[in-house]
Amino acid sequence: MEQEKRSALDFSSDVVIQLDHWQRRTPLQIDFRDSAQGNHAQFWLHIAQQYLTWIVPPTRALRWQPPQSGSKPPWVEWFGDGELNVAENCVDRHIRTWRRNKAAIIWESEPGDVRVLTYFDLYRQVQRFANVLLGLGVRKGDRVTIYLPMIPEAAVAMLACARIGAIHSVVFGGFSAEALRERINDSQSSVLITADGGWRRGSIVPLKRNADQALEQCPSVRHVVVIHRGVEDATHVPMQSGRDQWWHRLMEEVPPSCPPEPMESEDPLFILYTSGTTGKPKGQLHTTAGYLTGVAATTQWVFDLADEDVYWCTADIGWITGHSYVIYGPLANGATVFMYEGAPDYPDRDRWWALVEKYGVTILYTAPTAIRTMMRWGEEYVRRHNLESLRLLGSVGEPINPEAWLWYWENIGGKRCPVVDTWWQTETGCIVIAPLPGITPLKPGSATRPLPGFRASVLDDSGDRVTPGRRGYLVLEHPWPAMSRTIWGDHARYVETYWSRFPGKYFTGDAATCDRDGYYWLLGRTDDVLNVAGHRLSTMELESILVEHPAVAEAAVIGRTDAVKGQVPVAFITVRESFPMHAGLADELKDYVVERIGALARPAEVHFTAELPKTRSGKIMRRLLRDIAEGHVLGDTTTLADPGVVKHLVQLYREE
Ligand code: 7RM
Repeated sequence: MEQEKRSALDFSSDVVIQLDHWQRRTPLQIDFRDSAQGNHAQFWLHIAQQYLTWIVPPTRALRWQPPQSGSKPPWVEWFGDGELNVAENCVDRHIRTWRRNKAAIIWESEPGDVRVLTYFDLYRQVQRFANVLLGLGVRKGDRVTIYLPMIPEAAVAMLACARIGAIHSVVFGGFSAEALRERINDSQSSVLITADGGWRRGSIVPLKRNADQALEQCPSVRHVVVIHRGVEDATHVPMQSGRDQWWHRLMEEVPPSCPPEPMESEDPLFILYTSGTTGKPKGQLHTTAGYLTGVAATTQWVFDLADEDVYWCTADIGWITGHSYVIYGPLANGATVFMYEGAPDYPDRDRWWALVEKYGVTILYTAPTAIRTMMRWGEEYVRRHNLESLRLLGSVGEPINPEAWLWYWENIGGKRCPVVDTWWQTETGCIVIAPLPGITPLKPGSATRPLPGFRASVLDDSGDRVTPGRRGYLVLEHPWPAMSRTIWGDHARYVETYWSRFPGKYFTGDAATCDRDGYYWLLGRTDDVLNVAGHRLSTMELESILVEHPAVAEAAVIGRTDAVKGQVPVAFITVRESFPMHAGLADELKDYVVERIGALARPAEVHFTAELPKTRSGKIMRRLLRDIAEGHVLGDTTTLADPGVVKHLVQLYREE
């Protein structure tokens, strides 16, 4: 693997931050002997027994065969003889304790409405909505798509699915009608849950309207449940009779109690779509016991989440971070979760800090792109508010550069709060590499070490471990409970993507180095996956959308480094000869991508070129386009079919 030029992600492994006065509130009940002796399966069985409430406690830890091409699921089994219910673990067991009247969710909408749901409130609502789903004919194993803003009903809907054994598929509310349609059709959902709209920067996101558009071609959907936010006058939301029903009406009509369905450990819990290297998003399938064990334990280990905390993870429930660390992990721990619907700069750029002060948030978990945005806005917005309640800060989604780490640590955490940089993926289900605050000394820019129960390595092309400090591929050495079990409907792709590059080991797709202290420094993706503001986008997905536009003959999309978003998409386009070129075409193509995926995918730049650089076998050399867009010295061009193309492109790029 080529040795990377160090850039904004430069690290200095000599800076070590140890907070001598910082104390954990929750004890770490980890049997380090099991985990250290490599008895990881037994270790996880103990964790599963300790953290979860079981209907039938498991006695078996792990059965597995590394998947090979042609193998089918189930190929791995964690806690195989156990039975449990996720909703019971996140709700029911707490109402049998003093937490009955504790706030489970404190929510504020963008316009400023406040709602508090206690664990008992959640218990009531989840049961009612579970009965609504049953009434709509949803049964164990059926798929339900959830397309909602960040409102408490999102949690209720997810937990209600879990209660009856339905598989939820949450689609990010910022996704377009078309992206929603693709995900509904792939999962073959029979029910869609949405809202009339959501608030974003003072405007309405027309979710129901998008849903109606998507549903024009979603034959599997029989029922649509619509939450009435009142963002539009109810009479303006067209309700299709026989298909669409209001959430509040349905909730009144059903009986109040619904016992949790006993689920086997390996029964599916949810599907979540994530971008891969091809055009089609991959539905990662997570299962019941392993997933919940992973998220419940890591929430406590990494965030030190205690009963008195007010915990705020800013992720949307449309992403894995929202699933694992807004809903399942914190609620399994009986925590108080703060949820905010809107934008960080509405009505002003201090909204987040106003919220931290108002609710006394103690733990804040967010993404480097947000931190860099706040950095750019300047400290005056932060200083308007008293942030003394904070005691721990987290980061996720992309590498956090030391500069942003230190800004977060100083300006938000007042140098009192450990910053936990957490590396993980949709596929891993839970955090894998992160510090144990109060124990692991921190190095700004490093996610530190793998958590107990995980073993990582950095390998070279031939699968050998690289020497410390060298760049290579990050792999995980053995299976773990929360890992994704398959790609919905495409197990062969799952095996090929994750388990074939280094047979028997999990291939993360990330590059990393490991320093002499065993600290991991993540260096970004090694494949054609972009990370835009912590969101995964596939270059192929963008390209296949662009070539559907009548003007486009060929498209190549690459990620260019961006100071705030980490990366942004840049598109190189060749236009069909028959197409009359016009001045607005670049913007038209940008809008076209937004329409088809959503605003987060908007290309930052569109460049028109007569030809794209290709190898003699016809492969587009994206690496060269990347170098051009980054203004780097061009790498190896000897495999180019026509070197003139690149010269031309470099010139074009400079001129624009
Ligand atoms: C949780 C999440 C996964 C990809 C992953 C990495 C990158 C995530 C970090 C990170 C460096 C981190 N799931 N990534 N966290 N890189 N340091 N702390 O983001 O499926 O959406 O993305 O994100 O490249 O492979 S995800």
